[in-house]
Amino acid sequence: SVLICNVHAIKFPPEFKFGAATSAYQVEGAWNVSDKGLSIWDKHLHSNPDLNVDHSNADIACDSYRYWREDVRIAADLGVHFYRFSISWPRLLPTGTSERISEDGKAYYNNLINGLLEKGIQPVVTLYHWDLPQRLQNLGGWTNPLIADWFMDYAKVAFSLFGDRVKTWVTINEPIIICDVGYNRGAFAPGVKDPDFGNYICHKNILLAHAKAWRLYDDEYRMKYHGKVGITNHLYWFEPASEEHKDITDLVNLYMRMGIHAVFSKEGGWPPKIEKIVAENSKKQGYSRSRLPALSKQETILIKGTYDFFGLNYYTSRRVRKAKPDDKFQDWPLGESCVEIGAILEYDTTWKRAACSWFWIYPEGIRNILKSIKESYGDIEVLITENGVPTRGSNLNDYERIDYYKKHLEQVWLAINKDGVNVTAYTAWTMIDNFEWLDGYTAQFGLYQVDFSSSNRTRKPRASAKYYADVIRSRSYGYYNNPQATAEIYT
Ligand code: GBH
Repeated sequence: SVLICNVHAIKFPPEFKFGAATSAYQVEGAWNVSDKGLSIWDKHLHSNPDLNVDHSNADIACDSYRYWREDVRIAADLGVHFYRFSISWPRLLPTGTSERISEDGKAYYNNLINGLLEKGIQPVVTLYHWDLPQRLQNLGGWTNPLIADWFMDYAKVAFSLFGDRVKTWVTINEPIIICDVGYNRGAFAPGVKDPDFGNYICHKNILLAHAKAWRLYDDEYRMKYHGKVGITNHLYWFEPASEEHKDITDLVNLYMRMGIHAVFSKEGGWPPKIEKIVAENSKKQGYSRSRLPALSKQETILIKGTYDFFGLNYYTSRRVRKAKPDDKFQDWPLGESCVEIGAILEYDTTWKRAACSWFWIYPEGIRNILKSIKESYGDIEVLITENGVPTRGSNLNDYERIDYYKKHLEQVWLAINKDGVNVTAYTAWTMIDNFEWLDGYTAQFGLYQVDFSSSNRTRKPRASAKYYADVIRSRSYGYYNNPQATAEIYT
């Protein structure tokens, strides 16, 4: 429409794909409909109703289980090339294990996939976006090594039911958050608080689960379905607070990428520097062996190279400095420190803060990360699987969201065109307002507003939805530096 007349110079490549994303627990609701099994998030928030700021949960959320046709219509109205959603493991496999497939679960995802394809929208499907079957958690969840096989069995069900139509699979969304926030700090489900071991044991099992699922696809489905399987990683861009903090910044970076290193680096395994630090710290604490479980030669080989693309979720950045003796450590990454490395994570005073406590806006961060992915792991395909910003108050005139998208898309464009990074897709988080974990319904990320007080969860496009539709149609982010001009175009 109006905006893009003088911007032919900044077009994204013709094959570049734009999409929008959600996840099962955050939108579906219908937590106990039909034979769906309980997930760790159902359990976590039912047992701790005061955990998140508005004492809410996602029992109903956007009720996408009932209103998925609305979601398909919205995706079509936006003109996205793909819609990234996740399968709820306990909805498809009520017991978590694969001896019984839910007919209703299967029908739900078939409807959604077919509905999208009828509109020419590709489904991009995440197998695990944090809603583990509670039964498996009772058996240790991501700390039980058997989970790698349980996950592979689940993946097999999903690949065989939907692989004829789903060509892009994300195995696991953000291992670092699952492990660090779920098993270290215990703020997220399953609420295990074991800062010494939780993150590491979970990490190892996640990597094995991912690798087995990727290899299964590679062996049994690739020839038939010609799809791609990757893993999605959450990354902060880290900057040294000053020159003297450069080394520690590199370490924090490596620490956040320890799982990524195992999959994407040439040598595989844990980053040696991180292995060394954890081993030394463990010894000082009196442990008889490192708290970081070793990856055997066999495991290292099993995990290494198990990707067809790198999925990147980028939101925000941090400045890193060495901790001083009197610094208080909070758990990382939420509390803004990294205990194992002895680093404090801060922000630049020039960065603007968004509606979540952890969120400072730094668009150059996404370009820097994209460049660093290429530098570290070579010329691999990168799909940006999430990027977006929260606003507070359910305002339809979300010009600050347009500004965020515009500035980040510009940096993505630069990464492609100036740095030669092989980025092939961009995904807006999120398509519709949904349940934002511990922020409940108080922080909205949606291109569409959802009225959570209406029984049919009415969805309405925000200004940013119109902007994003224009971006997709024109394959260009346009010039929106002037909020007044933006308002005139999108009101
Ligand atoms: C992504 O995680 C998720 O994939 C997605 O589901 C989520 O909705 C989106 O980001 C926006 O948050 O302060 O204790 O509430 C990004 C990583 C993990 C960063 C949770 C912020 C806040 C935890 N996020 N963390 S808390």
